[in-house]
Amino acid sequence: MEKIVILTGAGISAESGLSTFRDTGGIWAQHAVEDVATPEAFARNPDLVHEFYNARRAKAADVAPNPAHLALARLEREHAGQVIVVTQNVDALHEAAGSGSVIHMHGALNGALCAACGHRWPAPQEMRTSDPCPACSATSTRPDVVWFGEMPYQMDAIWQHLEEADIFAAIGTSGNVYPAAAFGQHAGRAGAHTIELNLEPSVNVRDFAELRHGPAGSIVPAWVEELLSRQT
Ligand code: BV8
Repeated sequence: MEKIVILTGAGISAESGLSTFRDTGGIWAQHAVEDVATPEAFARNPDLVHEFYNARRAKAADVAPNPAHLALARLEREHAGQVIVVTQNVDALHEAAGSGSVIHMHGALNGALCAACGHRWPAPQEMRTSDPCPACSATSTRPDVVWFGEMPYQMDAIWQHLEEADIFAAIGTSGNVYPAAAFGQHAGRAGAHTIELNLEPSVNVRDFAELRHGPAGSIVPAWVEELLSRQT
């Protein structure tokens, strides 16, 4: 039974109404990375960083999964082998669509973290610099997301999944951010069939054996339908 490992990026949530990072008008067009998505930025101006993530948390709470998220949840339910979603996204749309095995390698908007004691709890809709940590009362609470220069979460498990994958798919990611951008090459070298499903060729398109370009809301359900009808 084939093990399928899927990396998703901001592009899979675009048709749900969430901005991507690097498309025109994307998040990095409105905010400089170094001002809102690095530990230095948080140390320098925690209010600005909280404001940035509060706005994205509110927006993410307002949107719904699209057919691409729903197709991946269907694949996990109906495929005989293991299906793992590794997402770079911090929204909860995979879970909302019904996916159970989701690894948030860059963290999640719905998570809060105390930078002083490491305590984690569900994030309130609005996080403020003055909020005390529920465990140690220090006022150094932050969104539980992975900023540039920080180690992504669960990397040992992810490398293991990539080595065991029979199929590795990258969906809705531009291939700019490491270590996620190296996953296709890593899985391919370990013997997986690699496929890119994206609106347009990513910067690491040459790492993929199969390419399907178009909006995720259309090409992902079609790909899942093919996989499932092939296994009957
Ligand atoms: C680390 C936080 C080291 C939460 C994010 C070389 C090697 C290794 C590392 C580096 C290197 N050079 C530089 C680095 C460091 C850096 C990095 O990669 N920088 C890049 C810019 C060069 N990497 C890091 O800092 C990482 N950490 O390396 O740690 C370390 C080692 C030991 C000990 C300690 C540390 C951490 C990276 C994580 C940063 N956090 N997010 C948040 O605010 O969201 S990254 C951010 O970019 C998001 O997580 C996002 O998911 C991610 C990737 O972006 P994409 O998802 O790909 O989105 P993008 O807009 O770029 O592309 C969207 C795509 O969708 C496009 O292709 C578009 O065509 C497509 N699309 C659009 N619409 C649709 C669509 N596709 C289908 N359908 C549609 N409708």
